[in-house]
Amino acid sequence: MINRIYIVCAFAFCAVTLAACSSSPDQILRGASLPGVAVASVDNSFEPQTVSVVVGQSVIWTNTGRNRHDIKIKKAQSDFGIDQDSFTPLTGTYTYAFSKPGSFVYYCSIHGTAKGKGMAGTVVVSK
Ligand SMILES: [Cu+2]
Repeated sequence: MINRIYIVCAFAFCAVTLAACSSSPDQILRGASLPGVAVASVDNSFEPQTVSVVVGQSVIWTNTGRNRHDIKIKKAQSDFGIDQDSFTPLTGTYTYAFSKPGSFVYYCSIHGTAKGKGMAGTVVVSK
């Protein structure tokens, strides 16, 4: 009986060890356990304009203004994934977890431009 328990425990230990070894460093999102960083969409800018997170960490945008806003990303960075059309005034929130490092410019298509002018912001994501 004790031998059987020992074998089961040894098997479980090997399975856990193999699972841990099969994850590449890129798959480990160390920021996933960190709290999200808040950005307010006021009328008509993002505050703060630049925020910094680590890979896996989220940015949480809240529309605190009275105008409708959206969150778009430059086409060259389209794999970034943000494309938020509906961003309800006063209450709307949008959360996005960043999965790779880089510097990402986003903008509101109503009050800003894809070149980062007007209502625009930057998220700096470090490893
Ligand atoms: Cu806007």
